[in-house]
Amino acid sequence: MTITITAFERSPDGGKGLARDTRVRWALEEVGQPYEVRLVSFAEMKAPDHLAIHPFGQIPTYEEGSLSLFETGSIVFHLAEQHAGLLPKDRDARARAITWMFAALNTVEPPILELTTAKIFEGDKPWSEERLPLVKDRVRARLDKLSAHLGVADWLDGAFSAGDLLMVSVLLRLRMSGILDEYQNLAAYVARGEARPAYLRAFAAQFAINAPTSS
Ligand SMILES: N[C@@H](CCC(=O)N[C@@H](CS)C(=O)NCC(=O)O)C(=O)O
Repeated sequence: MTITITAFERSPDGGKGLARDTRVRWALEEVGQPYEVRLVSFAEMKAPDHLAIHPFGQIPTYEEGSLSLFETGSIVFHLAEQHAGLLPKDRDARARAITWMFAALNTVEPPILELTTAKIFEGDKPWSEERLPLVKDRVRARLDKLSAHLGVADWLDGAFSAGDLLMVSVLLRLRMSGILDEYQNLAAYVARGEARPAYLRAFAAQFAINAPTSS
């Protein structure tokens, strides 16, 4: 059955791979499923046809036969449930890997998103300079603990899993801030994720659409 996902017609990040379709592409590549991409403009995302599959008018979405999904975590989880490669078979290890999926999206990503908001959308506010260090410290509070958990391991809990896929994707959003480089093991962890052939294919596919053109 054909799988179709949606992605930005042109991502605001200019091909850095930070838009969430990259996470879904990566999961699809990890499990070896071919997919098609429907590119949508900002106007199209807010129009009824798209709202019918994504109630909040965002990307990514996932369509497979009669099934349509939104929310990146749910899409990655669906793929991990349907195909081998992203979740361990052992019951307890599987539950722990799923826990890391939630931890990435619910515990680690929120302060990172707050940092993006503080910099990009609130950077011109008079209170911004005073607030920014507080937001950065909230990110560090999470990274301190994540770094301590990871230690010298390659992945968060044994073999690479959907938990790592989401955690690496979330941490990638920090690269520009320089904060990631304060944590040698986390920087190496992200680099390990980025070096996976499946990630490289996913990145290249979104880059082909979003790379800045000279014209
Ligand atoms: N919680 C959602 C967030 C989706 C989201 O924020 N998508 C962004 C792109 S990465 C988007 O569509 N932004 C445009 C908008 O919200 O209008 C998910 O994980 O899928």
